[in-house]
Amino acid sequence: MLFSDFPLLLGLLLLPTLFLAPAFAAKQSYVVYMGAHSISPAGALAASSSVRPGVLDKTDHCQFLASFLGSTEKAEEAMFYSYTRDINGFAATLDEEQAAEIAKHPNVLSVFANKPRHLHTTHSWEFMRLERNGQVKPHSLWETANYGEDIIIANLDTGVWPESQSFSDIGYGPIPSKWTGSCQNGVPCNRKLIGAKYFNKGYSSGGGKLTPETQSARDYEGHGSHTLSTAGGNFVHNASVLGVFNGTAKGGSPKARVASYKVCWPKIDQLGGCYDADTLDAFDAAIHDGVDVLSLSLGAEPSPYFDDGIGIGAFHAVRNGIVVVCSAGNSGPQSGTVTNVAPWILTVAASTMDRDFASFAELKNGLRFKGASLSKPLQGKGFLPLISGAVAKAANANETAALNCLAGSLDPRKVKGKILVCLRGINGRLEKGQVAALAGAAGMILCNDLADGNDLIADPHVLPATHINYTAGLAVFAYLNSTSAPLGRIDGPMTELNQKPAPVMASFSSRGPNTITPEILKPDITAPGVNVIAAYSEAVQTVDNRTTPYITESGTSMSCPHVSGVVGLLKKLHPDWSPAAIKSAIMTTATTRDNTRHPMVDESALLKATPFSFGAGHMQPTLAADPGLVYDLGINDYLDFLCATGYNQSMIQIFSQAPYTCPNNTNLLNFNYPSITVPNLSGSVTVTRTLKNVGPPATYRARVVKPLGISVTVKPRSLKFQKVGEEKSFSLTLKAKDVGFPKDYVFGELLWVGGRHHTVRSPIVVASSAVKKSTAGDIQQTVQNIENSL
Ligand SMILES: *[C@@H]1O[C@H](CO)[C@@H](O)[C@H](O)[C@H]1NC(C)=O
Ligand SMILES: *[C@@H]1O[C@H](CO)[C@@H](O)[C@H](O)[C@H]1NC(C)=O
Ligand SMILES: *[C@@H]1O[C@H](CO)[C@@H](O)[C@H](O)[C@H]1NC(C)=O
Ligand SMILES: *[C@@H]1O[C@H](CO)[C@@H](O)[C@H](O)[C@H]1NC(C)=O
Ligand SMILES: *[C@@H]1O[C@H](CO)[C@@H](O)[C@H](O)[C@H]1NC(C)=O
Ligand SMILES: *[C@@H]1O[C@H](CO)[C@@H](O)[C@H](O)[C@H]1NC(C)=O
Ligand SMILES: *[C@@H]1O[C@H](CO)[C@@H](O)[C@H](O)[C@H]1NC(C)=O
Ligand SMILES: *[C@@H]1O[C@H](CO)[C@@H](O)[C@H](O)[C@H]1NC(C)=O
Ligand SMILES: CC(=O)N[C@H]1CO[C@H](CO)[C@@H](O)[C@@H]1O
Repeated sequence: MLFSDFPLLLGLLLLPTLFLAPAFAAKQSYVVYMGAHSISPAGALAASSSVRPGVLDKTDHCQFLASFLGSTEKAEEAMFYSYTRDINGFAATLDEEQAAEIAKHPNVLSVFANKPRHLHTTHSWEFMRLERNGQVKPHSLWETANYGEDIIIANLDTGVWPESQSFSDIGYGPIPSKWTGSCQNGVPCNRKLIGAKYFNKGYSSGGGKLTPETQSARDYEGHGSHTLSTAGGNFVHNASVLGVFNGTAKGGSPKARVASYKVCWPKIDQLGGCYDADTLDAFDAAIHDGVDVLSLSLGAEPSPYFDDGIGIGAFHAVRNGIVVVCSAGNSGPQSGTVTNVAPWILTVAASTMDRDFASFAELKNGLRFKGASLSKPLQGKGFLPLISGAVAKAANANETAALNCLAGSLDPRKVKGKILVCLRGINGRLEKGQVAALAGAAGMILCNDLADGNDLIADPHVLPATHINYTAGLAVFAYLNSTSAPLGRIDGPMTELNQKPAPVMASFSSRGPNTITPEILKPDITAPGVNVIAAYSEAVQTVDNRTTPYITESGTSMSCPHVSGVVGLLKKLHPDWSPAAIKSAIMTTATTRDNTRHPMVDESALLKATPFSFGAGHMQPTLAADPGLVYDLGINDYLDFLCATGYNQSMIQIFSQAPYTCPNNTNLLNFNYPSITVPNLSGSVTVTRTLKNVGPPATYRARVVKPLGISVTVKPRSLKFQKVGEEKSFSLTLKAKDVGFPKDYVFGELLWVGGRHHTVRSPIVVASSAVKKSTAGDIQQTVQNIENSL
C-alpha cells in the first residue's frame, strides 16, 4: 500500500504492495508485546537512563525467552530488540510453535508477525489562511504561537537529508534542555535537526540486506525529508523544483526543532517497507528522547489494536502526552479502506489546494485544454507537428505499446522535432516523458485514459509536457484523426491561484467506514495532499540524472505532516492541553465547505463528499487555536474504550501497568470522541458526551443538522460555562422515523454555538442495523457510471 501517489521513476521505493510470506514455514521474526513497564508515565519522563524499579531490561526479556527456547544462548541469538523504556516487549526470530507457546503466557498481550508497512507527498499555508499574498497574516496562529518555536516534531519515515536548507540552524538558539536524543552515522545534526536515528533490525531479520545506505538515518529516498520539512521545515526563499517553480517553502511549525527516526527501508528483492519491530523501537526511543509531536506517513491494512505496531506505539506515545498524527492511506476511493484507525491517533485524509500548475495544450484548430505540469516550457511560440504514439509506432512494435509510449515502441524518425501524444497507463508517467525525449520529441501531451478520468498530476518531466484529462484527450485524438498535418503547442507551466472549487477530496485518499471499530469515524480530518512542494533528498536522481532540493509529491503522506505542523503550533500555544484536546480543537473547527461556499466534492465522482472521505472536514489552523470547548479524553477513557471493544480487564491491566477496573456498563457510543457514529441504529438510541471549556465564559446553544430520516433531540439544549476547565455533559437521542431506516449511512451535524465566535462542530453518522451497508463494489459502480457518462 503506497502512501504517496508519486510518479513511478522518481518514487523508486514507494510501490511495494506485496506482503512477505516466509519461504518455508520455518523461522520468522515476531514482536512479543507485553504492555507497559510498571512505572508511571511521569516517572518515565523524569527518569534518566539509570535502572528504574519495575522496568524489565534486556536480561529479563532474554531469561523469559530462554524459558521457551531452552537456553540463554538460543534466546540471545533469537532476540534482536528488547523494548525497555515505555514499551515492554521484544522482537525475536521464532518458529510458529514457539510463537504460539509464548502467546499463551499470562504476561504476554500479543505475539504478531513482524510485518512491513508502506509509505503512503507550499502554498498550502496561504490556502489555510496563515498567510496572505505570501506574507504572514497579522495575528495569525503563526504569530501567536511564535512559529512553533522549540516544539520538537519528529517523524518515522525514510530518514532525512540534513543538508537541506529546510533543516539549517541559522538563527536557532540552544537545543531545549529536555531533549536527550542524538544523531547516528553519517547525519550531521545541528540546532534545528536535533535527532536522526535508524532502526533496521526488523528489516534485516526479514531478509533485508545491510549496506552502508541501510545503516544510516540519511534519506536516500526523499519521502522522509519531504514529510519532515512539511511539518517543521524553515522558511526557504526561492526554493526551486528542477528550476521551474520558485517560491518560499516552509513547514507548519517553521521554528520547531525536528528529529528523524528512520524505519522505512528500500525495496530490494521484494523486501522493502517499514517493519513493525523497527517502528516499535523507534516509538520507544522517540518517547524517551522527548519529542512533542510524532508524524507517521505509513501504514498497512488495519489490524486489531494489540497486533498493530503503529497502534501500540502510538498508545505509548499518547500516554506520555505526545500527539501522534498518521496518514489515512492512499487506497481510495473504495469505502472501508482507511487505516491507522485507533482512537488515540489523529488520522488524516488528503484534499487539493486552490493552486494549479497549469500548462495548456493548444491545437491549430483553436481548441485549448488546461492541463498540469512542472516541466520546462517549450521554447518559441510557433506551432509544431503533432503525432500520436500509435502513428509513430516502430515497424516491429505493437500499437497499444506505442500509444502508451513504452520503451522501444516508437520510430524516432517519425517523432523527431514533434509533440508526441501519449496515453496514460501501463508504464510510469515520467518514463513516458523519457521515452519521448529519447525518440527526439520536442514535447509531450499526456492524455488520461478512462480510468484516470480527471486526475491530473503536475510532474517534472524531462521535456516540455502537459498532462490533460480524459475528455480533453478524446478531443486531441479526434483532431489528430481529422487532419493530415496536425499542429499543436504547449503553453506553460504557470502557477494559477484561487482555483475553484478547492479543496476537493483526492480520489486516492482512503475512505471510511472504520473496519475495526465502526463506532469511531475515520479519517478524522483532511488537509492538503496534492502537488505539495517540500524538501527532497539530493541522493535521488530523476530519470534524466538531475537532482532537486525541492519537489512536488501527492498522497496522504503529504497531508499528514500538515496536521503535525499545526499540532506543533497548538502545543506551543496550549502546553497544558492533552493530545485529545488538541485533536478535538482541530476537528471541531474544521470546515466541510469549499471556497465556493458549497459542500466539498469528491474528485473521483464529483459528487458531494461525506465524512467518510473528510472526517470532521478541512483543517482551519487559526480557528483550532481557539475552539471554545473541547471533547477531552484521558488514558482511562482509552482503556474503557478497549473494555467496550471486548478486551478483558486482565489484558488491559498488562497493557497499562496501572490498577484498572473495567466499568460495569461500557458503551462504545458514549466514548467522548469529537464525532458521533451510530452504525447499528435500531429504533432509537441515546449517546452522551462531555464538553470542557477552554475559552471565555459563555452560554452555548445546540443546533442540529439532522441526518435524512432521523430525528435528533439534544438535552439540555444549552450549556453555560463560567470558568476554564469546567465540564458539562449532554445527551443526544437519535430516532429513526421508520423501521429499518436509514437504508445506508446518512450524515448530519451537531453544533454548539456560543460566545461571539465559537462553533463546536461534530459530524453525526448513522446507519440502521437492519440494512446492508454500502460496499466497495457499490462505490466503484458509481465511479464507473460517472466515468462512462463523461
Ligand atoms: C533563485 O534561484 C534561481 C535558480 O534556481 C537562481 O537563478 C536565482 O538567482 C535565484 N534568485 C535569488 C533571488 O536568489
Ligand atoms: C477536462 O479538462 C477541460 C479543460 O481542458 C475542462 O474544460 C473539463 O471540464 C475537464 N473535464 C472534467 C470532467 O472536469
Ligand atoms: C501489445 O503490448 C501491450 C503492452 O505491452 C500488451 O499488453 C499486449 O498484449 C500486446 N499485444 C500484442 C498483440 O502483442
Ligand atoms: C482515431 O482513429 C483511430 C484509428 O482509426 C481510432 O481507433 C480512434 O477511435 C479515433 N479516435 C477518435 C477520438 O476519433
Ligand atoms: C544517466 O546516468 C547514467 C549513468 O551515468 C547514464 O548511463 C545515462 O545515460 C544517463 N541518462 C541520461 C538521460 O542522461
Ligand atoms: C482475558 O482474555 C485472554 C485472551 O483472550 C484470556 O486468555 C484470559 O483468560 C481472559 N481473562 C479473563 C479473566 O477472562
Ligand atoms: C460492578 O458491579 C458489581 C456487582 O454489581 C459491584 O460490586 C461493583 O462495584 C461494580 N463495579 C463498578 C466499577 O462499578
Ligand atoms: C450490528 O448488529 C448486528 C446484530 O445485532 C451485529 O451482528 C453486527 O455485528 C453489528 N454491527 C456493528 C457494526 O456493530
Ligand atoms: C523563473 C521564474 O519562474 N521566476 C519567477 C519567480 O517568482 C517571481 C514572483 O514570485 C516571478 O516574478 C518570477 O518570474
